[in-house]
Amino acid sequence: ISWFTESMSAGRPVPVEIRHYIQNPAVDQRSCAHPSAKPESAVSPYACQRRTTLNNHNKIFTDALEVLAENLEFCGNQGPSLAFRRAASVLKSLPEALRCLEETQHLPCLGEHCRAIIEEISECGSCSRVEEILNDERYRTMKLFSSVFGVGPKTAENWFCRGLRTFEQVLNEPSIRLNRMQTAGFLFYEDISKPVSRTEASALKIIVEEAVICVNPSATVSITGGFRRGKEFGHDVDFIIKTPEAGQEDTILPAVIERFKSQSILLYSDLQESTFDLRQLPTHRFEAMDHFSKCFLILKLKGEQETGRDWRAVRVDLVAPPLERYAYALLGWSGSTLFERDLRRFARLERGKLLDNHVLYDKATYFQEAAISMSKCILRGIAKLCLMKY
Ligand code: DCT
Ligand code: MG
Repeated sequence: ISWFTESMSAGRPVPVEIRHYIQNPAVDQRSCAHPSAKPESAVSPYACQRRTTLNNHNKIFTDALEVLAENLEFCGNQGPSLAFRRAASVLKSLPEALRCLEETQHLPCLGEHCRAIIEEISECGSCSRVEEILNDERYRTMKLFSSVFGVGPKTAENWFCRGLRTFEQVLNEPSIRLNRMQTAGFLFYEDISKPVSRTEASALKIIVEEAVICVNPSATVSITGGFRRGKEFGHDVDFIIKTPEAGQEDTILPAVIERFKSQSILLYSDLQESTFDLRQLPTHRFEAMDHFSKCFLILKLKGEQETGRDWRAVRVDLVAPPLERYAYALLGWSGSTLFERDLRRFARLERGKLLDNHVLYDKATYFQEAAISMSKCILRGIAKLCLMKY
């Protein structure tokens, strides 16, 4: 990396002003989550307030920080992991590559540890701790196992602790009973671990739309998840279904699944019926999945493949919220995960509201109706950012 050598050849590091402004100057910087975030800092500590394009100018640093985050997640250390994810997110929002360490000085969410990593990468081209992790047997095995659909960190760890290191060993271990999801995960591993392109996502939209309209002509389908944010590739394709009448959201997904079955394009389905209950809102746990009717599918997408086959398997998620919850569900399913997390944090700390995929509540009164105009305002503002959030 050149900025370090360049700045050192001049005898001292050259401070460069980062021209990056928060989206909403009304945010009170004194309540920033990070104590080092100073009022003059131009970058917001909230991901939902940072304009972030697809163009990551600091990939060399963010890749390293994300390895550190992932390794901590594999160890169950969600808190410290989040700190690295936040730091990576801040760097992704910068309009240009960092040129010297001083540029990180007023950035939020970048503590001494992160700065030391950035410095090491700048000087040596890599970070020794990251290299160590990348070569670590536990990390490599956890990464491999958790890349299988249906295998979470707990199962991956269990297999690792039993001395298993490869898929072959897992599949030949008689005491391991794979569930239906994991079986499909191994069966279609090659296909579903290949990124899905935007062209493939568009082809799937036509298939999903056709099936949805066939079972309910007044329903509509929108693409959500990473593709809604403008990504060119994703690990799956997420769709949200809007039904105009109460109760239709509960029956539409089973009917759509039947339709896929009759077309012989259904390779796997896991239908989760709605557990939505207004009285139990709001949920306080971010990680908790929402309560809407949804399904996790693997579909056959027709088209010539490198393998010589005329189809490939693709992971598809469908969610069908009740109409009056649609805006919240669409916002929640648009991601990214950190954007959503910070949006909730922003709502809570800066606006005194509780937000999740179902609802926006006034924290003081717990009165949902009072929050409606606020929700419209938030959603309108956020719609502008939806294509730029990573
Ligand atoms: N989501 C959510 N609640 C969760 C998990 C995810 O509301 N417990 C939202 C956030 C993103 C969205 O669902 C889609 O999830 P993914 O498909 O995992 O993310 P993505 O951004 O679409 O990433 P990719 O492009 O890899 O599919
Ligand atoms: Mg997705």
